[in-house]
Amino acid sequence: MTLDTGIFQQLEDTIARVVRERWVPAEDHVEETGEVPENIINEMKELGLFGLTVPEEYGGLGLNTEEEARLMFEVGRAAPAFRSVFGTTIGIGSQGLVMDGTEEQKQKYLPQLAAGDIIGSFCLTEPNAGSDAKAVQTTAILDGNEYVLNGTKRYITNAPRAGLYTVYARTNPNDKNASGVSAILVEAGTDGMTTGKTDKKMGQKGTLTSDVIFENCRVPATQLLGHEEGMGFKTAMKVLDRGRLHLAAACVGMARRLIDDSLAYAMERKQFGKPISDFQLIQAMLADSETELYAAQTMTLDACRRRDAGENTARVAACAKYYATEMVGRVADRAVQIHGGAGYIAEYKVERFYRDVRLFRLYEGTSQIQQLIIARDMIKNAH
Ligand code: COS
Repeated sequence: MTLDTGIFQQLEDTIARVVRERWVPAEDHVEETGEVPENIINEMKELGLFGLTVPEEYGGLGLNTEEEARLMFEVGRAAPAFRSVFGTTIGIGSQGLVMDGTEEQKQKYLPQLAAGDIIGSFCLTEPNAGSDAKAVQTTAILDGNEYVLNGTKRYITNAPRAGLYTVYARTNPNDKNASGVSAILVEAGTDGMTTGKTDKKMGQKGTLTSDVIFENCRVPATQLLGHEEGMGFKTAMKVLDRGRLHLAAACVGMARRLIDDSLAYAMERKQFGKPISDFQLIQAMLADSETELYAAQTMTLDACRRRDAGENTARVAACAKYYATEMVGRVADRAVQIHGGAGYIAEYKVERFYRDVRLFRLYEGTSQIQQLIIARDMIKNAH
């Protein structure tokens, strides 16, 4: 723990209450308008949610991975759009800077990110580089004391509202390997940088993604993360190792919500003269979901604790992300089943969450990429 236990407990309780009393009642509004209300975003800032993982010396709370996960267990109980507002800023959009930025870069951007004055965004994926992340084609070529960026980034979370983009681009176009990729910090509004139209998605209304397009976009050479070329791919991988634990925890939260809603419905809904929760086939679904949630929660916490203890957690983070995201898919499917016909009707929200959780198995590495990371590590370490 990095925070005093009592203070952390207070924060956890406050977030749980805000989720319950403020975010959940606003879910329909977000679904209808595609926007998280401004007053809720302001409350997020006041609560310090944008600075949870930013070190204290830069204005954040400096939470360790376990603490972050425990808070995401609460945050995950509301529609994913709420977490997404600050999720990239405390996760993949800031952690490259925290891990590998120079002191000057940290001082310039981290306090603004922690305060929620600017939103951080992580620009890795491209039209031709998704699972094969080192295939990025966006270039950042040094010209005098500036980098000139050209290329397109795709499906970038929070791109339409971000203030700072960590852009993974090829600084050495002759090097097609990971060593040719660097991370460049680009501020919103820089000439030559635009965002595309906001993507229409299967679910997760209110989470914003779009292209980020660079056309001869010039940034000072000092914007190279860590002032070192060729380190971008490794930074991205380290960032994703932590990001995957954050997502695993969010899935645990969403599963908790779905199970709680399913249990409440099953205890109230009567068929054959009694609540459907009295029927063993319904009980089996509830029990399977509860068991899988417990497994995912335990796995996520264990992986977080190992990371906080300094272990290399690429494999266990992949295990947690893989298991938790698949788990919440199964839980959402059972939640629809337990709700019966109501599970297909929008006002019960279950069908919405069923669509929302589908994304977790895709981004920050598909389930298949997690399997690949796990198996490759097993083979590498076999004697
Ligand atoms: N931490 C630190 N360094 C890492 C790392 C990690 N977790 N994973 C890989 N690296 C390093 C490797 O050690 C290697 O360094 P050296 O060249 O010095 O040996 C370098 O990065 C390249 O690694 P590797 O050869 O394993 O890369 P591959 O292209 O074979 O595969 C995968 C890497 C598939 C794991 C990677 O591309 C990946 O995670 N893809 C999914 C990307 C993703 O999540 N996309 C979603 C976008 S964000 S929403």
